[in-house]
Amino acid sequence: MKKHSIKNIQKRFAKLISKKNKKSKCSNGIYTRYKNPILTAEHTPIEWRYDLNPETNPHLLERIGMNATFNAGALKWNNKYILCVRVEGADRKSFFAIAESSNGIDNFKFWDKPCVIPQIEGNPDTNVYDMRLIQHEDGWIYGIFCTERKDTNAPKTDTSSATANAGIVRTKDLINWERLPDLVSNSGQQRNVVLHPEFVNGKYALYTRPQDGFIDIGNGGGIGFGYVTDMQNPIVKEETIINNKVYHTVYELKNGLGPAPIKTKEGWLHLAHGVRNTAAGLRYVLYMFMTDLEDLTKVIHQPAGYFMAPNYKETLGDVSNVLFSNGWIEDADGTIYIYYASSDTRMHVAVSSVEKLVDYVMHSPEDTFTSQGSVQTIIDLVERNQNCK
Ligand code: M1P
Repeated sequence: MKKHSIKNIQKRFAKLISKKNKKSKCSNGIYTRYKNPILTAEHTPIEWRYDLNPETNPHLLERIGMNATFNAGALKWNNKYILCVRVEGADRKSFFAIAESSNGIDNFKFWDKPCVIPQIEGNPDTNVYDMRLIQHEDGWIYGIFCTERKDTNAPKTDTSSATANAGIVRTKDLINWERLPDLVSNSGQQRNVVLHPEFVNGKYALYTRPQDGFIDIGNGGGIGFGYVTDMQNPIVKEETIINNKVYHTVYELKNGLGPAPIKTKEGWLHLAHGVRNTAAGLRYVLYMFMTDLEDLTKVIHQPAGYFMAPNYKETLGDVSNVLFSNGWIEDADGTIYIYYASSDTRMHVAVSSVEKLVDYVMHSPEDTFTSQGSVQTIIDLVERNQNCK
């Protein structure tokens, strides 16, 4: 074992964050995964974890433990690939920290300090996570995240019940964040709220995910859509469910939008997560759909099943069998970098393009919702293939 010294810790860290990433050899043609996770708890700066003063830390003990880096919002900004990462400490608290890379696939490096999110007077956040970064056409970069607080209506002996809502911040430099009021909606609770990047009839448009409880979405759920007139007074009066949960699908139990949609000539491309129950617990996968350019509430294409599911290595982690994405970046040449987290533990990247994702969403068979229908879909393809021999 190497000597436990600052020099060796720094050497190991420098090697980790400068490691080159390689494309995985296998691809389904739709996207290609990169082999190495792009961010793990070990990528967090040494200065966040160690007291480097030998007088106050003679044994060089790690003073602040980091547990995981996951569910990152993403943005191309000043020619850098920026992630606003959910970092979770050993104390279970999540916070946001910016990491940047010059190529979007490796060498992600955290900025010196985590983000400081201003608090709402009298109602501080207990825990914050899953920020969506949205460059809105009003000129601000918005961060919409989940703010979790103890449920004050729960009995005193209940130390677990919590409430979830959408917290909102905006910034011009990703350093100074202005806190806006939390979202007001008719639903009991909200998570996975995303701002549409353009004005719609002069209003801000939000994708929501109403839920009755903190974990259970109850009678609510589905991906909702509503308008806000003023982000400084963010009230959604009415929510329309545009993408519902459906029995015996990968989004049977719950679903939620991932990053803000990408505009294409054919429609808005959406990436979302779907959840179903299994004997081993919940399984989170990613799926896609497309909405109409004129009517944002109209889903015009949705392939059956999942777009990405955890591979063998990705199934393991703090909360196993989970893929979650709340960030993607479209480059000027049409490349799309899909940033996703596996099992609430680490961040990965997969690469595709606008052309491929539009083709995937528009031309993959839709769900028939029965086994017989799935068999027929396969037979139809086999017969078409026989005809093209
Ligand atoms: O643990 C899996 C995910 O669970 C929640 O997502 P949802 O609200 O859709 O169930 C979130 O806590 C998310 O951060 C987490 O990755």
